[in-house]
Amino acid sequence: MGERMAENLLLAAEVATALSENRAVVALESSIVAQGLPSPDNLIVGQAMHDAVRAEGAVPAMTAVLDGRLRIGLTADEMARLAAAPDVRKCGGRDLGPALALGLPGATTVSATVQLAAATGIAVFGTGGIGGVHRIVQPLGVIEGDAATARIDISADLLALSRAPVAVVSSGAKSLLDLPTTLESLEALGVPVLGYGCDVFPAFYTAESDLSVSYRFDDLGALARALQSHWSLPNAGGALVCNPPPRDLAMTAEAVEALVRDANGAAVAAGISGAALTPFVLAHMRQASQDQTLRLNGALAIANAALAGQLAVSLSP
Ligand code: PSU
Ligand code: MN
Repeated sequence: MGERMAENLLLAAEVATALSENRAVVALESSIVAQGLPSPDNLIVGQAMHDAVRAEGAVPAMTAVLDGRLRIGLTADEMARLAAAPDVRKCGGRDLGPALALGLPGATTVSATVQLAAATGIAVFGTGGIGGVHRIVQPLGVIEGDAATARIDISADLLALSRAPVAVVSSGAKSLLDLPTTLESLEALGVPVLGYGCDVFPAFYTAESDLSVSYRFDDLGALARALQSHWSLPNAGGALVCNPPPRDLAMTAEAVEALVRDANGAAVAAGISGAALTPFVLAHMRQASQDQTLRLNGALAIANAALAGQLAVSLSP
């Protein structure tokens, strides 16, 4: 870490102590709280993720930009303040510098969180799902008018994962993305996709997909050893650890696809595109599923935080 970054950084005392004693720490993103989930579920799930990490014997460290500092480890009050800030930015890695300089509150996505975790020596991060390559929703037959704004949308999460030696525990990526292209991108970027108890790449709302993880592990110790071997190689970056969504709430691939198709159709009809697309699609799916997608989102994020806690403990000396 550079001197300049150290000046801008505020590590929570508990996190700093745990890191100095080589004890297990799990990074958590704050965008899931500020942008990913609606109130009041956002704070309930954020707190439950903290509790789940602690229950496994690890220390949670939610990252954010708050009061002009990069923050690693937030109290419940700080998390609530961030979520309620009217001008809170969704920060990818590239947004951290400007948000810091401008004194804007920033909620960190996966890309910003892995960057901050790597800089402070945190090797494990638990979240719901990562961003990826979006499907192109608008018809591109004739590129003119509104359709001319339909361009490929690739999350910064993918490149960030390739750079930072951090294991991101997630339920894959949302089925509303182009998942085959997302997996191809992870391959091109050299990011191993490791299944924990699954051969199939989980698609967030469903454990079913016609895509495979690169390697399956059923044993936490073996998964930890694979990560340690990966990180023993020169210039190794991150890894994606896939945890299928909880069985009692997971949906069939067919049901999810129908929800996504309906939501995308409604978005085209309403002229929604760009940054507004994902929130629109998610809200549509939530309503059409009578909140089942919301309950599932919370439950899988908490389950991933718990697995991240176990993995961090297993990796700590
Ligand atoms: N997936 C979820 N919930 C989320 C996100 C992803 O199930 O809240 C957030 C994460 O913070 C992820 C970000 O890093 O969205 C990706 O956004 P974008 O596609 O703009 O990079
Ligand atoms: Mn994007």
